[in-house]
Amino acid sequence: MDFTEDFEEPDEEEIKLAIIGRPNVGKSSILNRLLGEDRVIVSPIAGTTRDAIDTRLEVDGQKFLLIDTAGIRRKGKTTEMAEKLSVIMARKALDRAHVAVLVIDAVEGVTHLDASIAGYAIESGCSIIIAVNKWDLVEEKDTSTASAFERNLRDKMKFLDWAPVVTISALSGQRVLRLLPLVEKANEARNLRITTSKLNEFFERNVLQPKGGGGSAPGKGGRSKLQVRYLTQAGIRPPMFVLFTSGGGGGGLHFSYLRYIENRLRAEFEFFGSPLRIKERKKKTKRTVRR
Ligand SMILES: Nc1nc2c(ncn2[C@@H]2O[C@H](COP(=O)(O)OP(=O)(O)O)[C@@H](O)[C@H]2O)c(=O)[nH]1
Ligand SMILES: [Mg+2]
Repeated sequence: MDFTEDFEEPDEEEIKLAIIGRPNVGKSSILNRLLGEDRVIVSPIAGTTRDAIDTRLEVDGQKFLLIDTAGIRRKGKTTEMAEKLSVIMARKALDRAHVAVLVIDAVEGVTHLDASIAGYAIESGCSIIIAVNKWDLVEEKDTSTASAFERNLRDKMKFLDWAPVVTISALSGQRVLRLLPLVEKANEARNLRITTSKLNEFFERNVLQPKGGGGSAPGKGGRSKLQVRYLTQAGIRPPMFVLFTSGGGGGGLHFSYLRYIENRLRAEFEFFGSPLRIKERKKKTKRTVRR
Protein backbone atom coordinates (compact mmCIF):
# COMPACT_ATOMS: atom_id res chain seq x y z
CA MET A 1 0.00 0.00 0.00
CA ASP A 2 1.30 3.39 -0.92
CA PHE A 3 0.43 6.18 1.47
CA THR A 4 3.08 8.60 0.23
CA GLU A 5 0.44 10.91 -1.22
CA ASP A 6 -0.86 11.58 2.26
CA PHE A 7 2.52 12.87 3.29
CA GLU A 8 3.50 15.15 0.50
CA GLU A 9 2.01 18.60 0.61
CA PRO A 10 1.31 19.83 -2.87
CA ASP A 11 -1.28 22.47 -3.65
CA GLU A 12 -4.15 20.84 -1.80
CA GLU A 13 -6.89 22.10 -4.06
CA GLU A 14 -5.19 21.28 -7.35
CA ILE A 15 -6.57 18.23 -9.13
CA LYS A 16 -4.04 16.40 -11.25
CA LEU A 17 -5.80 15.24 -14.36
CA ALA A 18 -4.60 12.86 -17.07
CA ILE A 19 -6.34 12.56 -20.42
CA ILE A 20 -5.51 9.08 -21.64
CA GLY A 21 -6.48 6.83 -24.51
CA ARG A 22 -5.19 5.22 -27.64
CA PRO A 23 -3.90 7.25 -30.62
CA ASN A 24 -6.42 9.41 -32.52
CA VAL A 25 -9.29 9.15 -30.06
CA GLY A 26 -9.07 12.93 -29.63
CA LYS A 27 -6.97 13.53 -26.50
CA SER A 28 -5.18 16.58 -27.90
CA SER A 29 -8.42 17.96 -29.32
CA ILE A 30 -10.11 17.70 -25.92
CA LEU A 31 -7.15 19.40 -24.30
CA ASN A 32 -7.24 22.20 -26.86
CA ARG A 33 -10.96 22.60 -26.36
CA LEU A 34 -10.50 22.94 -22.62
CA LEU A 35 -7.72 25.47 -23.10
CA GLY A 36 -9.73 27.42 -25.64
CA GLU A 37 -12.82 27.90 -23.51
CA ASP A 38 -13.45 31.43 -22.35
CA ARG A 39 -14.17 30.42 -18.78
CA VAL A 40 -10.82 28.69 -18.46
CA ILE A 41 -7.74 30.43 -17.12
CA VAL A 42 -4.63 28.82 -18.53
CA SER A 43 -1.00 28.96 -17.51
CA PRO A 44 1.45 26.58 -19.12
CA ILE A 45 4.29 25.46 -16.89
CA ALA A 46 7.36 23.51 -17.77
CA GLY A 47 7.36 19.99 -16.45
CA THR A 48 10.22 18.18 -14.84
CA THR A 49 11.44 16.61 -18.03
CA ARG A 50 12.15 18.22 -21.33
CA ASP A 51 9.32 16.57 -23.19
CA ALA A 52 6.63 16.93 -20.53
CA ILE A 53 4.61 20.12 -20.43
CA ASP A 54 1.88 20.27 -17.85
CA THR A 55 -0.81 22.91 -18.01
CA ARG A 56 -2.62 24.68 -15.21
CA LEU A 57 -6.31 25.43 -15.60
CA GLU A 58 -8.72 27.18 -13.35
CA VAL A 59 -12.46 26.95 -13.82
CA ASP A 60 -14.96 28.45 -11.38
CA GLY A 61 -12.30 28.63 -8.69
CA GLN A 62 -11.17 25.03 -9.06
CA LYS A 63 -7.55 24.45 -10.08
CA PHE A 64 -6.54 21.59 -12.35
CA LEU A 65 -3.15 20.42 -13.48
CA LEU A 66 -3.43 18.78 -16.88
CA ILE A 67 -0.71 16.22 -17.11
CA ASP A 68 0.91 16.03 -20.48
CA THR A 69 0.26 12.84 -22.42
CA ALA A 70 1.25 14.07 -25.86
CA GLY A 71 4.45 12.13 -26.21
CA ILE A 72 6.92 12.60 -28.99
CA ARG A 73 5.63 13.56 -32.38
CA ARG A 74 7.58 11.86 -35.07
CA LYS A 75 6.95 11.45 -38.76
CA GLY A 76 6.68 7.93 -40.05
CA LYS A 77 5.64 6.55 -36.69
CA THR A 78 4.01 3.19 -37.27
CA THR A 79 0.60 2.43 -35.83
CA GLU A 80 2.13 -0.16 -33.59
CA MET A 81 4.72 2.30 -32.29
CA ALA A 82 2.06 4.92 -31.68
CA GLU A 83 -0.07 2.44 -29.79
CA LYS A 84 2.79 1.29 -27.60
CA LEU A 85 3.70 4.90 -26.92
CA SER A 86 0.11 5.74 -25.93
CA VAL A 87 0.26 3.03 -23.28
CA ILE A 88 3.64 4.23 -22.00
CA MET A 89 2.42 7.85 -21.83
CA ALA A 90 -0.78 6.80 -20.10
CA ARG A 91 1.11 4.84 -17.46
CA LYS A 92 3.54 7.71 -16.85
CA ALA A 93 0.68 10.18 -16.46
CA LEU A 94 -1.35 7.85 -14.25
CA ASP A 95 1.57 7.67 -11.82
CA ARG A 96 1.05 11.32 -10.98
CA ALA A 97 -2.68 11.75 -11.59
CA HIS A 98 -5.61 11.93 -9.20
CA VAL A 99 -8.21 11.55 -11.91
CA ALA A 100 -8.04 10.10 -15.43
CA VAL A 101 -10.33 10.88 -18.31
CA LEU A 102 -10.29 7.75 -20.43
CA VAL A 103 -11.15 8.70 -23.99
CA ILE A 104 -12.95 6.21 -26.24
CA ASP A 105 -13.74 6.73 -29.93
CA ALA A 106 -17.51 6.71 -30.46
CA VAL A 107 -17.20 5.36 -34.01
CA GLU A 108 -14.69 2.63 -33.34
CA GLY A 109 -16.13 1.58 -30.01
CA VAL A 110 -14.19 -0.21 -27.28
CA THR A 111 -11.05 -2.00 -28.47
CA HIS A 112 -8.55 -4.27 -26.74
CA LEU A 113 -6.16 -1.39 -26.36
CA ASP A 114 -8.83 0.73 -24.65
CA ALA A 115 -9.46 -2.08 -22.20
CA SER A 116 -5.78 -2.52 -21.48
CA ILE A 117 -5.27 1.22 -20.87
CA ALA A 118 -8.34 1.11 -18.61
CA GLY A 119 -6.71 -1.72 -16.71
CA TYR A 120 -3.65 0.41 -15.97
CA ALA A 121 -5.90 3.25 -14.85
CA ILE A 122 -7.63 1.02 -12.32
CA GLU A 123 -4.30 -0.33 -11.09
CA SER A 124 -3.06 3.21 -10.55
CA GLY A 125 -5.86 4.00 -8.11
CA CYS A 126 -6.99 7.08 -10.03
CA SER A 127 -10.59 8.06 -10.25
CA ILE A 128 -11.89 7.54 -13.77
CA ILE A 129 -14.33 9.31 -16.07
CA ILE A 130 -15.02 7.68 -19.44
CA ALA A 131 -15.39 10.19 -22.27
CA VAL A 132 -16.89 8.85 -25.47
CA ASN A 133 -15.52 11.35 -27.98
CA LYS A 134 -16.49 12.10 -31.62
CA TRP A 135 -20.14 11.79 -30.69
CA ASP A 136 -20.85 14.16 -33.59
CA LEU A 137 -19.90 11.35 -35.99
CA VAL A 138 -22.56 8.99 -34.68
CA GLU A 139 -25.37 9.15 -37.21
CA GLU A 140 -29.10 9.05 -36.72
CA LYS A 141 -28.98 9.54 -33.00
CA ASP A 142 -32.18 9.35 -31.04
CA THR A 143 -32.95 9.42 -27.32
CA SER A 144 -31.78 5.84 -26.80
CA THR A 145 -28.51 5.98 -28.76
CA ALA A 146 -26.35 7.08 -25.84
CA SER A 147 -27.75 4.50 -23.44
CA ALA A 148 -27.37 1.74 -26.05
CA PHE A 149 -23.75 2.76 -26.57
CA GLU A 150 -23.20 2.79 -22.84
CA ARG A 151 -24.69 -0.69 -22.41
CA ASN A 152 -22.31 -2.05 -25.02
CA LEU A 153 -19.37 -0.26 -23.43
CA ARG A 154 -20.27 -1.56 -19.95
CA ASP A 155 -20.46 -5.04 -21.36
CA LYS A 156 -16.93 -4.78 -22.72
CA MET A 157 -15.51 -3.11 -19.62
CA LYS A 158 -17.33 -4.77 -16.76
CA PHE A 159 -14.51 -3.98 -14.36
CA LEU A 160 -15.19 -0.28 -14.84
CA ASP A 161 -18.90 -0.32 -14.06
CA TRP A 162 -18.45 2.41 -11.44
CA ALA A 163 -16.92 4.94 -13.84
CA PRO A 164 -19.35 7.54 -15.20
CA VAL A 165 -19.70 7.81 -18.97
CA VAL A 166 -20.19 11.03 -20.87
CA THR A 167 -20.57 11.48 -24.63
CA ILE A 168 -18.69 14.48 -25.98
CA SER A 169 -17.41 16.09 -29.14
CA ALA A 170 -14.07 17.84 -29.08
CA LEU A 171 -14.85 19.03 -32.60
CA SER A 172 -18.01 20.95 -31.72
CA GLY A 173 -17.13 21.39 -28.05
CA GLN A 174 -20.33 19.67 -27.01
CA ARG A 175 -20.24 18.73 -23.32
CA VAL A 176 -16.41 18.98 -23.15
CA LEU A 177 -16.48 21.51 -20.33
CA ARG A 178 -18.93 19.31 -18.48
CA LEU A 179 -16.08 16.88 -17.89
CA LEU A 180 -14.53 19.13 -15.27
CA PRO A 181 -17.30 19.08 -12.64
CA LEU A 182 -17.37 15.29 -13.02
CA VAL A 183 -13.61 15.18 -12.51
CA GLU A 184 -14.03 17.30 -9.39
CA LYS A 185 -16.71 15.02 -8.00
CA ALA A 186 -14.67 11.90 -8.75
CA ASN A 187 -11.70 13.43 -6.99
CA GLU A 188 -13.78 14.19 -3.90
CA ALA A 189 -14.96 10.59 -3.85
CA ARG A 190 -11.36 9.41 -3.98
CA ASN A 191 -10.67 11.41 -0.82
CA LEU A 192 -13.79 10.30 1.01
CA ARG A 193 -13.41 9.01 4.54
CA ILE A 194 -16.47 7.40 6.10
CA THR A 195 -16.88 8.14 9.79
CA THR A 196 -16.46 5.20 12.13
CA SER A 197 -20.02 5.45 13.38
CA LYS A 198 -21.44 5.45 9.84
CA LEU A 199 -19.24 2.52 8.89
CA ASN A 200 -20.27 0.57 11.99
CA GLU A 201 -23.88 1.20 11.18
CA PHE A 202 -23.25 0.07 7.60
CA PHE A 203 -21.60 -3.08 8.94
CA GLU A 204 -24.50 -3.80 11.24
CA ARG A 205 -27.03 -3.58 8.43
CA ASN A 206 -25.13 -5.23 5.59
CA VAL A 207 -22.92 -7.80 7.26
CA LEU A 208 -24.45 -8.71 10.62
CA GLN A 209 -28.11 -8.28 9.74
CA PRO A 210 -28.38 -8.39 5.95
CA LYS A 211 -31.68 -9.19 4.31
CA GLY A 212 -32.13 -12.92 4.50
CA GLY A 213 -30.23 -13.18 7.76
CA GLY A 214 -26.63 -12.85 8.91
CA GLY A 215 -24.36 -15.64 9.96
CA SER A 216 -21.22 -16.88 8.27
CA ALA A 217 -19.81 -15.20 5.22
CA PRO A 218 -19.25 -17.36 2.15
CA GLY A 219 -15.64 -18.52 2.04
CA LYS A 220 -13.73 -19.99 -0.88
CA GLY A 221 -14.64 -23.60 -1.50
CA GLY A 222 -17.92 -23.22 0.34
CA ARG A 223 -16.43 -23.46 3.81
CA SER A 224 -18.74 -22.12 6.44
CA LYS A 225 -18.12 -20.64 9.87
CA LEU A 226 -16.01 -17.89 8.36
CA GLN A 227 -17.06 -14.82 10.31
CA VAL A 228 -16.63 -11.21 9.36
CA ARG A 229 -15.82 -9.47 12.63
CA TYR A 230 -15.55 -5.86 11.65
CA LEU A 231 -14.90 -3.40 8.88
CA THR A 232 -12.55 -0.42 8.93
CA GLN A 233 -11.43 2.16 6.43
CA ALA A 234 -7.65 1.99 6.29
CA GLY A 235 -6.99 4.81 3.86
CA ILE A 236 -7.98 7.10 1.05
CA ARG A 237 -6.76 7.94 -2.46
CA PRO A 238 -8.43 5.60 -3.25
CA PRO A 239 -10.62 4.59 -0.31
CA MET A 240 -9.38 1.32 1.16
CA PHE A 241 -11.40 -0.92 3.43
CA VAL A 242 -10.37 -3.92 5.48
CA LEU A 243 -12.70 -6.71 6.47
CA PHE A 244 -11.42 -8.55 9.51
CA THR A 245 -12.43 -12.19 9.53
CA SER A 246 -11.92 -15.20 11.74
CA GLY A 247 -12.50 -18.94 11.49
CA GLY A 248 -13.32 -20.77 8.28
CA GLY A 249 -10.10 -22.73 7.77
CA GLY A 250 -7.44 -21.56 5.34
CA GLY A 251 -9.45 -20.03 2.50
CA GLY A 252 -10.47 -16.40 2.53
CA LEU A 253 -13.70 -14.70 1.63
CA HIS A 254 -15.19 -15.57 -1.72
CA PHE A 255 -14.65 -12.81 -4.29
CA SER A 256 -18.40 -12.54 -4.73
CA TYR A 257 -18.67 -11.53 -1.08
CA LEU A 258 -16.05 -8.80 -1.52
CA ARG A 259 -18.00 -7.70 -4.56
CA TYR A 260 -21.19 -7.61 -2.49
CA ILE A 261 -19.50 -5.38 0.09
CA GLU A 262 -18.20 -3.08 -2.65
CA ASN A 263 -21.65 -2.79 -4.21
CA ARG A 264 -23.21 -2.01 -0.85
CA LEU A 265 -20.57 0.62 -0.09
CA ARG A 266 -21.20 2.22 -3.46
CA ALA A 267 -24.95 2.13 -2.92
CA GLU A 268 -24.79 3.81 0.47
CA PHE A 269 -21.93 6.27 0.08
CA GLU A 270 -20.85 8.67 -2.67
CA PHE A 271 -17.92 6.92 -4.31
CA PHE A 272 -18.70 8.41 -7.69
CA GLY A 273 -15.98 7.53 -10.21
CA SER A 274 -13.52 6.35 -7.60
CA PRO A 275 -12.02 2.89 -7.37
CA LEU A 276 -12.38 1.11 -4.03
CA ARG A 277 -9.94 -1.30 -2.50
CA ILE A 278 -11.38 -3.97 -0.25
CA LYS A 279 -9.08 -6.35 1.55
CA GLU A 280 -9.53 -9.15 3.94
CA ARG A 281 -7.39 -9.64 7.00
CA LYS A 282 -7.58 -12.70 9.20
CA LYS A 283 -7.73 -12.12 12.90
CA LYS A 284 -5.70 -14.67 14.82
CA THR A 285 -8.09 -16.78 16.87
CA LYS A 286 -7.43 -16.22 20.54
CA ARG A 287 -6.69 -19.33 22.52
CA THR A 288 -8.59 -19.59 25.77
CA VAL A 289 -6.16 -19.46 28.61
CA ARG A 290 -6.93 -21.96 31.31
CA ARG A 291 -6.53 -20.69 34.81
N1 LIG B 1 -15.43 14.36 -35.89
C1 LIG B 1 -14.63 14.51 -34.85
N2 LIG B 1 -13.31 14.41 -35.02
C2 LIG B 1 -12.51 14.54 -33.94
C3 LIG B 1 -13.06 14.79 -32.64
N3 LIG B 1 -12.02 14.86 -31.77
C4 LIG B 1 -10.89 14.69 -32.49
N4 LIG B 1 -11.18 14.49 -33.80
C5 LIG B 1 -10.23 14.24 -34.90
O1 LIG B 1 -9.58 13.00 -34.67
C6 LIG B 1 -8.21 13.07 -35.06
C7 LIG B 1 -7.30 12.73 -33.87
O2 LIG B 1 -7.44 13.70 -32.87
P1 LIG B 1 -6.30 14.01 -31.81
O3 LIG B 1 -6.85 15.03 -30.87
O4 LIG B 1 -5.02 14.32 -32.47
O5 LIG B 1 -6.19 12.58 -31.10
P2 LIG B 1 -5.08 12.04 -30.06
O6 LIG B 1 -4.13 11.23 -30.88
O7 LIG B 1 -5.83 11.19 -29.11
O8 LIG B 1 -4.45 13.23 -29.39
C8 LIG B 1 -7.99 14.48 -35.57
O9 LIG B 1 -8.12 14.46 -36.97
C9 LIG B 1 -9.13 15.27 -34.94
O10 LIG B 1 -9.49 16.38 -35.70
C10 LIG B 1 -14.47 14.90 -32.50
O11 LIG B 1 -15.05 15.07 -31.43
N5 LIG B 1 -15.22 14.73 -33.64
MG1 LIG C 1 -2.45 13.78 -29.37
